[in-house]
Amino acid sequence: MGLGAISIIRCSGNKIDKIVTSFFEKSLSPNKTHYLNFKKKEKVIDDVIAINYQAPKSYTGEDMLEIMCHGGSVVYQIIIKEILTIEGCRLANPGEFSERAFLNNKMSLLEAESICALINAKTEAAAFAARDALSGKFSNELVEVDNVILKTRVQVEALLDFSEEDIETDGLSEIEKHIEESKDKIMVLIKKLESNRLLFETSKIAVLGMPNAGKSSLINFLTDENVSIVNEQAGTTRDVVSKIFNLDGIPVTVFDTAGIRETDDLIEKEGSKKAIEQAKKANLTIYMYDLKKGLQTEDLEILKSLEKNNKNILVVANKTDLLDKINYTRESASFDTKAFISIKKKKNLDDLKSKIIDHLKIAISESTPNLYHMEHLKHLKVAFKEMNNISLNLNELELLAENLKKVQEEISLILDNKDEERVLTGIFSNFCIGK
Ligand SMILES: Nc1nc2c(ncn2[C@@H]2O[C@H](COP(=O)(O)OP(=O)(O)OP(=O)(O)O)[C@@H](O)[C@H]2O)c(=O)[nH]1
Ligand SMILES: [Mg+2]
Repeated sequence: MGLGAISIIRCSGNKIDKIVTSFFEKSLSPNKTHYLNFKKKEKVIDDVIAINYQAPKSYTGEDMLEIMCHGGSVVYQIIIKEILTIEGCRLANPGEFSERAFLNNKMSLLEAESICALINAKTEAAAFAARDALSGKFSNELVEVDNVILKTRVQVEALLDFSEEDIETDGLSEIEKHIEESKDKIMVLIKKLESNRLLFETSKIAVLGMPNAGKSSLINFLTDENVSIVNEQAGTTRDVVSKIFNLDGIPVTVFDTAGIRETDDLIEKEGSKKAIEQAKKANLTIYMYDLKKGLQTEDLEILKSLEKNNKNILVVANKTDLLDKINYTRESASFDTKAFISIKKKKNLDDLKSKIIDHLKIAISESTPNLYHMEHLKHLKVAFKEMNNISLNLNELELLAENLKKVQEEISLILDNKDEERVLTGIFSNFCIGK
C-alpha cells in the first residue's frame, strides 16, 4: 500500500484543552467537526479537520482530540512533534487507547480483543468473524448457556431439599435435557473459537517429499498461481519458496521445498536440509509421494524422523491417474496415507483441502496459544470437561450441584473478565499504535 491522502492523529487524556489552545485559533465545541488551521505560533502547519470529544463520550472514555491532516509521511510527523512539546504529552503505547477504553468500562475485554482481531485480519473471513465477535454475538450465546445452567442449578438445589422418595423422575429428566443442551452449545462455541484461531493466525504449511512427487504442482494448485516451477526433471525446486494465500478464508503461508534425496549435488543437498528444517517450523507438513513409485524406504526414514519432531504430518499420494483404482486401494491399506489425489486430473483436490483444514485445526490447538481469546477457549474446555463429568444420579445431587457451579465459574471468567493482570501482561501491546 502506498501513501494515504489523509492521516488521523488521536490524542487522549487531560491535556486536550492545552493542545487546543496552543495550536488552534478558536475553541472547539464538543463532538463537532471543525475545519481550521493547525498553527505553530503564526505559522500554518496544515489545514485540518478536528473533533473534540468530551469525556465520557469518546472511544477511551477520556477527553479526546482527533486531528485529520494531510497524508504523506511528513505532515503528521510535524504535527505530532509539535504536540509532544506540550508538557505531559507522550506517544501512546500500542493498544493504549483500547486499554484505556477497557479500564474506563467503555468496552469489555472480549470487544477489545475483537477489535484487535479485526485490525489484524488477513482475509475477509477473518474480518467477518471478528465483526461477529465485536457485535457481541459470542457473548450473547455464552450468556444464554449461562442462563440455562443457572436455571438447572436452581432445579438441582430444589431437588436437594426433598428426600429421595419424593423426587419425581420428571425433574431429573428436565435437568438432563438442560445439561445436554448446554453441553452441545458449549461445544459449538469451542469449535467456533478453534476455527477463529485458524482465521486470526497465519498457519504455516511445508510441503515435502522426494523429487518429482508433485510438490510444486500442489503449491500452484493451492495458491492458484504459478508460484513454483513445475518440471518433469527431478530436482526442479532447489530452495524454499514461500507464498501467503487464502485457504477457504484461512490465511496460510505455504513453503515449497526441494525434493529430498541422497545426492552429490551440493545445492540440492542444502535444499533437502532446508526442507527438513522448514518442516520442523511448520504447523503442518504435507508429505507427498508419487503413488506409482509408492512410499520408499527413504520416504519412510524421513517420515519417521519428521514424526519425532513434528506431530502433524499429512501423507498424500499423488498421480493416482497413473494407476488403476484397485491398485491404489490395495496400497492405501499398507500406509498411513490420508489423501489420494491427482493434481494433473484434478481428482480429490477438494477432499485434500478439507483434510488440510482439519489437520490445521488440530495442529494449531496443540501449539502455544498466543491470542488472548484463546484464554476463553481454555475456560470453555474446562467447562465442557466439567459437564462431561456429570453423572445424573439421585444419590449424587450434591456433586452435580458442585459440577454446575464450576461450569458457571469458568463461564464467568470469560464474561466478567476484569483480570487486570492480563491487561498488564500485554494483551493490548498486540494492537497497533493508535488503536
Ligand atoms: N501423471 C501425473 N503427473 C503429475 C501429477 N502432478 C504433477 N505431475 C508431474 O510431475 C512432474 C513433477 O512435478 P513437480 O510439481 O515439479 O514436482 P516436485 O515435487 O516439485 O519436484 P522437485 O521440485 O523436482 O522436487 C511434472 O512433470 C508434473 O507435471 C499428477 O497428478 N499426475
Ligand atoms: Mg518442485
